[in-house]
Amino acid sequence: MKGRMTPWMILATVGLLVLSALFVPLPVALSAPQARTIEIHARQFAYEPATLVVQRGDTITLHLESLDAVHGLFVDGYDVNIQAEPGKSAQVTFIADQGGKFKLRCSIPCGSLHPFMIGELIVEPNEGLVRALAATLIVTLGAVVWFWRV
Ligand SMILES: [Cu+2]
Repeated sequence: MKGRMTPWMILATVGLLVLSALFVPLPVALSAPQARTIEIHARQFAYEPATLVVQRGDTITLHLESLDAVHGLFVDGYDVNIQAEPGKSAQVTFIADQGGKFKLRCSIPCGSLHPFMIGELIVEPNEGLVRALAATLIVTLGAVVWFWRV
């Protein structure tokens, strides 16, 4: 059968691809980008939590609340910069469209250790999506191999 791809075989292969595309991508729905709200408390001289982990593509709303002085929150690499007065909160919404690690910095001089008031935003690749695509590919190849095994 090698070297003899008849139009009928090509049609059948395409049919298998379409069929597997219909049945396999269910996990994609589970890994769709989410809207997430994260509460951050700021005080001299730290953020709580100091590390934020999100998935790429998520829509992130940050609620910044200051527990003492006026603090800011600036995210390196993103156009995000908010300030919160003591006892008040500020918020910003953005889409985590760049993967990687980004420093959070206080953008308001708030005291002696202000330069050390940092945190981190970690934007992870959307693993669920990657896995779903890989699963689709493997199942599709498996189906094709199974179909032509005789
Ligand atoms: Cu500060």
